[in-house]
Amino acid sequence: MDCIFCKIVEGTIPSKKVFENEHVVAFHDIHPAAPVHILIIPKKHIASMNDVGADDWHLLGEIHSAAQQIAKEQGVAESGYRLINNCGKHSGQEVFHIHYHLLGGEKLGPLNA
Ligand code: D5M
Repeated sequence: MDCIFCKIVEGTIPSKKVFENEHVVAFHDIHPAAPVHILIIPKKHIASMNDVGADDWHLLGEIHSAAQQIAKEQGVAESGYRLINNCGKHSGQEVFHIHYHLLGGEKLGPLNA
C-alpha cells in the first residue's frame, strides 16, 4: 500500500520517533507548526476518522494515552498543548492514515486561523 505513514511504521522511510508500542507510533512532524509538533498514529492503516471501525476504538484511547506520556516527555504537559485530528477535505487532511497532531511549546493561535 502506498501510504507514507505505513512506511514510517515499517521503517522503510525514516522518521524521528519519540514513542512506540504494540499499536501506536509517534514521531516529529516534518513541517513543525509549533516548537513541539509530534504526530501520533496507529500502526494499523485507517484512512481517517470516518473509517474507524467497531474494533478500532481502543486504538484512539491508546493514542490519547501515548499523547499524555509524550506531552510530559516533551515538557508541555504543564504549559499546555493541543491534540488535533484533521478529517477530510475541509479540514486540510493531507495524509490519509489517521493521525493526531500534538502541538505545544508556545501559546497557540485560534483554532480556525
Ligand atoms: O497533516 C499531515 C502532516 O504530516 C503534515 O503536518 C506534514 C506531516 N508529514 C508528511 N510527511 C511526513 C513525514 N515523512 N514525516 C513526518 N511528517 C510528515 P494533515 O493533518 O494530514 O494535514
